Amino acid sequence: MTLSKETLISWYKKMLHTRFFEAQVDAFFAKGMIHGTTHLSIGQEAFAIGSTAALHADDLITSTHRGHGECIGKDADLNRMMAELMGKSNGYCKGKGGSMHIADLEKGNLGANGVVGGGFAIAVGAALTQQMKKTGKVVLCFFGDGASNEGSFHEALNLASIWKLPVVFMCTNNHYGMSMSVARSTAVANIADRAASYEMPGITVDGNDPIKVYEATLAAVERARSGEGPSIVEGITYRWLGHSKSDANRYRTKEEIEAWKDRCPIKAFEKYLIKNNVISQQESDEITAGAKDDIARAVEFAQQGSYPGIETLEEDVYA
Ligand SMILES: Cc1ncc(C[n+]2csc(CCOP(=O)(O)OP(=O)(O)O)c2C)c(N)n1
Repeated sequence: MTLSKETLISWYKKMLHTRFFEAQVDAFFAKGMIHGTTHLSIGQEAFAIGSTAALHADDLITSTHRGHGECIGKDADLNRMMAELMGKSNGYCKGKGGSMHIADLEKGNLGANGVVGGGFAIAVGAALTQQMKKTGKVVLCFFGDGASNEGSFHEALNLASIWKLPVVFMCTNNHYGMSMSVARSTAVANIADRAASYEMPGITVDGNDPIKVYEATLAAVERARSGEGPSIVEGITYRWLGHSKSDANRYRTKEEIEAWKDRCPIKAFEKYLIKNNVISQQESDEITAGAKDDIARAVEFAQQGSYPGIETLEEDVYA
């Protein structure tokens, strides 16, 4: 598959944006400048960016509690993302949602979701809408290995299969659901093996390689778009940091974490781009510096925003 230089560079930039956005968020949490909690996806960038690259601009996604990369993959505005995490009224949810509630309907992002497995029914419903209205749009439904043990996963896959809905189930397999390893919690070796129960294709790929992720997702997206129905695409990857801000990390070894850090998806992709003469080391350094600047601008934008006033407490809240 030939991918243009521009395409590959745009992926590299989005992976860097995700990494630097989250590193900044982590630093702000440490300083007490962001409240609540957040779930960082450092180490998982290739799966989020490679997969969303297979979509058209008006296709749809549902995201998870660890969804910053998926938002960035779907072209979210970094400024509004940062403002949202900092609780400012110029953020995506006017500062009232935080990390787990970023949605961007204009860009086709139906929303991150703090409920594990909460995206399945939304994605299937959205896919049914696309089928009934014949829009030709496809939905990518992101979820974790842990979420595949939720009842909603099985209901959604069954319905999507019998109705041949244009949805692709995207499993970010980072090996753990909080402190529970996938090996201890899950009866099958790969989450994609579960596709067989629902008569759909299931493929497991190296989730740290954006090109492999892109190719697998594109095949599944094309299948969905042509009316042949859903698939599972599973990416094997790893989250470097704790589950959330309150994770003491006692369930895995330092050696395991270090071994995955050695497989950094961003470093590996940089190496690939330089080796294949897509960019030089100098260009890579410039792209990296540019991505850092973009995050600095997002911080500036967020800092200029105001906190929502108490009089807005009941606005935009549905019950
Ligand atoms: C319905 C529900 N059950 C439990 C939780 C608490 N919880 C938050 S994240 C998480 C683990 C999810 O693991 P996985 O789906 O593998 O995603 P990951 O965190 O690895 O990205 C749990 C149990 C929740 N938010 N919602």
